[in-house]
Amino acid sequence: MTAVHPAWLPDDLLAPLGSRRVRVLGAGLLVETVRAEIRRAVALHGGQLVDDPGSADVVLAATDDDSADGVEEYVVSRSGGVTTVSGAGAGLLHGLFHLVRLGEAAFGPDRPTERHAPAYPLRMLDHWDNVDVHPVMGQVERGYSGGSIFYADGRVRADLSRVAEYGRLLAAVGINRVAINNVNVHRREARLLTDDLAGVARIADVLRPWGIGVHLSVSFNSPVLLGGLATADPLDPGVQEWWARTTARVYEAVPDFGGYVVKADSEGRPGPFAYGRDHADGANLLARAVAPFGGTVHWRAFVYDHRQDWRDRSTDRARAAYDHFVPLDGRFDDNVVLQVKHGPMDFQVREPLSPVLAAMPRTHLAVELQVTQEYTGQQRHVCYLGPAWSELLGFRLRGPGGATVAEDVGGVVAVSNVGDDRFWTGHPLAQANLYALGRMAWDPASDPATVLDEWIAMTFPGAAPGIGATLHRIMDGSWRTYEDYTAPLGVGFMVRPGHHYGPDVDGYEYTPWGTYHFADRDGVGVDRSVATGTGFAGQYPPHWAAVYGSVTRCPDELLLFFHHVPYTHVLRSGSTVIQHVYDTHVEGVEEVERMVAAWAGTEGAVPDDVFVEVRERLAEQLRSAREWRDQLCAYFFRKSGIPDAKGRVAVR
Ligand code: GCW
Repeated sequence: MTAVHPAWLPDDLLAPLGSRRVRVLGAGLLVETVRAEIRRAVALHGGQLVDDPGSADVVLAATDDDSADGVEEYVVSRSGGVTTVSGAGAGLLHGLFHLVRLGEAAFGPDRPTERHAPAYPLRMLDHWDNVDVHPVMGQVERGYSGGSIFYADGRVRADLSRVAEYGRLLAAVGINRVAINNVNVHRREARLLTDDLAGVARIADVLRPWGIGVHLSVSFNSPVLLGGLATADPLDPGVQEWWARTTARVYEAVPDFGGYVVKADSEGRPGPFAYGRDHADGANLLARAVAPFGGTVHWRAFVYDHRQDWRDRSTDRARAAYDHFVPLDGRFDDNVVLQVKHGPMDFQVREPLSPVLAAMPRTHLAVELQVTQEYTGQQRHVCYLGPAWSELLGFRLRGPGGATVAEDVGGVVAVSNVGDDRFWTGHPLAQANLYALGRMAWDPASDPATVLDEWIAMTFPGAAPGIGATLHRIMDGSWRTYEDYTAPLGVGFMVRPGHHYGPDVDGYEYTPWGTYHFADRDGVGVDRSVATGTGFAGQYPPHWAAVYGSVTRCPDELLLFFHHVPYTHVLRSGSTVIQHVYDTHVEGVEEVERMVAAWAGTEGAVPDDVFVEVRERLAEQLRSAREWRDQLCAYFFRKSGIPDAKGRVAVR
C-alpha cells in the first residue's frame, strides 16, 4: 500500500517556514499543535525552533491561553526582518497555515499588518459515514472515496492516525466542526450516542488539537430505539428526561462536544410528526438537552413528501421546506441552527437558491452544501464546485441591494467527500472541492479562481512551470461544463434512480420522489409560477418572485425549473430551447475532449500516480459525457421532432 496522499500539505510546502528560525510563544493544547508543526517543518528543512528572542526570523505568539472559545482570529505582520503571527486559541493555528500558504512571500520585504477572522464561527463538515457497511449505500452514503476514515469492522477504528491527518488538513483550510456519522441514523449508528461513547471520545481527542469539535447525528427515535421508552414524543416528560440524562453522559465523555445533527420526518426517518408535533417542538427538545452544556442542534430543513403521486400536479417538492419551516420562524430555541440545503431540491448541478434562506429572520440558519459529488459526477468527473458556491453565497436573495446569502446565514455546513481512499477523495482533483469549501466557509467572498490557484500551488509545489495554468484551464470551468452535458436549463434530476450516476431522462419522472421535467411533444419544464403553476416562485422575496415568475425575465439557466415552455421558445440568449439542448451537449463533450488532451500534456510534470489516476477518470468522464449527450439529444429529438439546426446531432 502506497502512502496516503498529502493533499494540500506536502512536505515540500513547509520549506520556506521550515528552513527558518522559529519561536513559538504560549502554552496550551493548540499552541502545542503549532509547536509540533514547527518541529516537523524544521526537522524536514533544516531550520530551528528557538527560544532566544533575538535570533528568530519568525515568531508565533499566542495572545491568550487557548481556553477561550471561538477565538479564531489572527494577525500577521512583518517588520525588521521578522514575521510575526499572533492569535488566541485556534487563531494561532490558522495563522500558522496562513504562513504556509504564503510561502516565501511571508518572508519578503516588510508587509502591512493583515488581520484575518472567519466570517462564521460555524464551519462544519457532515460525514455521511455508517459504522457498518450498509447493504445498499455502502459504508459512506454517497461516498465516492472508499470506506470511512472513522469506522472499520463495525466500530470506531482502533488506529485513528488517519483522522489526525484529516484534522490537520481541515485545520489548514479553516474547518472547525465535523459531524461524524450519517444523518440517516440506522440502528447500529444510533448507538454511538450511548454504547460507543468511548469511541466518539477518542475521535474527539484526535481532532481537538486541530481546533475541531465533534458532533453526532442522532435518531429522533433514540428514546425508543436505545432507551426502551414507549414513545419519542417531544412533549413527553419521560422523553425529555431521557434526552437530558443521555446528553449529560455524552458531555461527561466529551466535554467540548458540539451537539446533535438531526434529519427528522425526511425520507422515512422518524420525527415529531408521528406524535402530532411540529419541527420546532422536535428541535427544541434536543436543544434543551444540550443547552446546559453550550451545545447546538443542527436541525435539517430537508423535509418533503417522498411518497408523492406523479399524477398529482399540485404537489411540488420545491415548495416543501418553505411550507414546513417558514411558519415556525421565531419558535426555535436560540441554540438551534436550521440547516437548509442551498436549493429547494437536492444538490442538483443547477437550482435556484432555497427561498427559506431569506424567509426566517428570527431563526439561526446555516446553508448546507454538498462537497461529495452525488449529482455532479461522483468524483469520476472533474467538477470544481468553487464557482457554484461563490455564485450562491454571493446571491442577493432579497433583491438587488439586499443582503447576500452569505450575510443572511450564520454558518456553512457541507457534506464531506472524504474516505479512506489513498487520495482522500477518489479523484485527486476532487481534493480542490474540499479545499475550496473550507476557504469559502472562512471567507465566502473569496474568488473561486484564486482559491483554485492557491490549491494548485499548494498541492503541486514542485510542478513544472505552466502546469498550474493547465490545471486551472481544466478545472475552473468544469462545473459549467458538467451542467452543459447533463440536465439543461435548471431542470435537474435526469439521473439513474438509486445511485444517481449517468443519464436517465425519465428515471424519476413517474416515481414517488417528485416529478422534474414534464417533457411532452410540445415542450418541457415545470410551471412553478403563481399565476398558472405550483406557486413556488411566489415563495421568493418580491424581486425574485417577479423575475422567476416571468417566462421572459427568468434567467435561462433556471427557465425549465420555473416554466413549461415549447421547444421553440426563444431564450434570452437568442437560441431556442431545443437548439440550446443540442448546442450545450455537443459543446460540453468537446470541452471534456479538450480537458483530456490538456491533461495528457501534464505527463511527467505532476506525480505519476496522480497523472495515471486522473487520466483514467477523465476517460470515464468522456465516456459518460458522450452518453449524456447522446441520450439527452436523442430523447429531445424524439419528443420534439425538431432536428439540430447545425446538423451535428444524429437523428436516432
Ligand atoms: O441527496 C439525498 C441523498 C440521500 C441523503 C439525502 C439527505 C443522507 O440521495 O442519500 O441521505 O439527500 O440529504 O438527507
